[in-house]
Amino acid sequence: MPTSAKKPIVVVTRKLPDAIETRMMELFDTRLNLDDKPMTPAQLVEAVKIADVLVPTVTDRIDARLLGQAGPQLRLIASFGTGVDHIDHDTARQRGITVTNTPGVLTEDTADMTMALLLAVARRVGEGERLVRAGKWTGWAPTAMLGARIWGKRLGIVGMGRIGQALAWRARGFGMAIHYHNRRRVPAETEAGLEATYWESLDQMLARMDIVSVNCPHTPATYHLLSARRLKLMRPTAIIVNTARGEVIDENAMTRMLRAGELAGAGLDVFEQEPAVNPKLVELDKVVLLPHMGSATLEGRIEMGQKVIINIKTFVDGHRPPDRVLAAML
Ligand code: 8YV
Repeated sequence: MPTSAKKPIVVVTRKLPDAIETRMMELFDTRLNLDDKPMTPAQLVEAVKIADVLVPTVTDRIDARLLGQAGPQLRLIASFGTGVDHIDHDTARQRGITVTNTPGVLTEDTADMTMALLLAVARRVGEGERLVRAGKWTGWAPTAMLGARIWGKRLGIVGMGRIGQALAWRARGFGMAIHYHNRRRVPAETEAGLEATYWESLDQMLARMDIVSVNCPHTPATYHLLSARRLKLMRPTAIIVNTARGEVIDENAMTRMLRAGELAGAGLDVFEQEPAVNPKLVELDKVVLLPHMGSATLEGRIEMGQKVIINIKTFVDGHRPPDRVLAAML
């Protein structure tokens, strides 16, 4: 990394909020992607050949093949986002490239969207909205559009990190009983405040929940954590919500079960092959589908950008950036 007055070359792969791009232009020799078309693999190769710092997003695959073509000047990948499963960390480490992310600032927004999906599926919000828009609503009826009550139901949270806990607080307000599975049990005070029940066995928890929400990162250990076998343990009346990563659920198995009536519904903001969505899911009324917008608020995007800037600036100034992603965290 240059220590002289020469500004570092920072390549940003997607369009960021104006205020963030302006600040980055002031601080660094920043190369923006103003038309916001995702970069092709060839464009990414060009980027890593010249960049001192790369600012990718979830839509870029920063794999071993790409990093193998990076110039020796590439020292920092300051990712715009919390999830880092699009980056090959082993290769980055071997090449001495530091990786940072933007944790914390999208917690509340993602938890809000998880609640929105949970409510939308249980109370058939998507179906009702489509009915009215299609001009097919013929009037109120006592047995029309009956959904499932949320109050008093059991919510099983898979992954009790920041977002899982933010969801739990919200769900408490909606009168739900909080259950969770996590690699580690959360502190006793947190558990007590939420009146949360910890399940060491994910299998046992899944079998007893009314609603299951996926809130863990996608890592090699969580790939298809909700496998076909585990999904079969769930009740046929259960609902699944996923605002984390599509890869945590075996999407084909879940789709088959939804079609067969072995699961009651799903609220999905993320998919295994984004932006492709399984057409068999699209056909189902009991499923609410969103285009990976869980953290999409203007405030959140600006705060993410500010974190990216702080991470770059700290690193360029020769210090340890605050949001360094360590292999041990994955
Ligand atoms: C972001 C996300 O919008 O931060 C994450 O992990 O999944 C999203 O909410 C996206 O990653 C930006 O790169």
